Amino acid sequence: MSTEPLSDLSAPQLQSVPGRIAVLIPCYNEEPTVAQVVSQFSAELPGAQIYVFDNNSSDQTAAAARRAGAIVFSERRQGKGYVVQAMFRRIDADFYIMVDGDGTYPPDAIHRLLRPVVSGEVDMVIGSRLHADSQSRSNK
Ligand SMILES: Nc1nc2c(ncn2[C@@H]2O[C@H](COP(=O)(O)OP(=O)(O)OP(=O)(O)O)[C@@H](O)[C@H]2O)c(=O)[nH]1
Ligand SMILES: [Mg+2]
Repeated sequence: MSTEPLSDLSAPQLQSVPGRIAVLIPCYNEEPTVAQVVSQFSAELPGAQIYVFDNNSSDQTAAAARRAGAIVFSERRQGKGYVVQAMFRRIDADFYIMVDGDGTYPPDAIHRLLRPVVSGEVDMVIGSRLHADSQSRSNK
């Protein structure tokens, strides 16, 4: 396994991606942030389709996501595992990007993550939200 610090988040946008990109956003009560996540990923990846998988949110997550341009699916079975199962059952694409709806991940980092997948170098890339130089606290 290779690990590489995501220090250069400003990698240039991918000019053309040979296939359909689906951005998948699992959401449970993310009304305050989901619209911005949807619009930022649309801006970074203009050809991508953005999907929000809402899971019985008690706030206006679904409406906010729809207004921002996402296609919204509702999963009744509660839990992120059920939602991820529904994503892969329902969405057909060539490249799948899964991000959180709470704005955790910097959208401009997506090009750096996508590039080795698009080029066929790797099948999957996982971005870490922890900085490469960060240290975990330990109680030991
Ligand atoms: N659809 C669905 N999404 C969920 C569920 N639980 C969490 N999510 C979503 O999964 C993403 C990650 O969840 P978070 O609660 O932020 O998990 P985390 O990032 O590990 O935890 P924090 O550090 O507290 O933010 C967010 O977009 C959540 O809305 C769920 O039961 N159903
Ligand atoms: Mg989170």
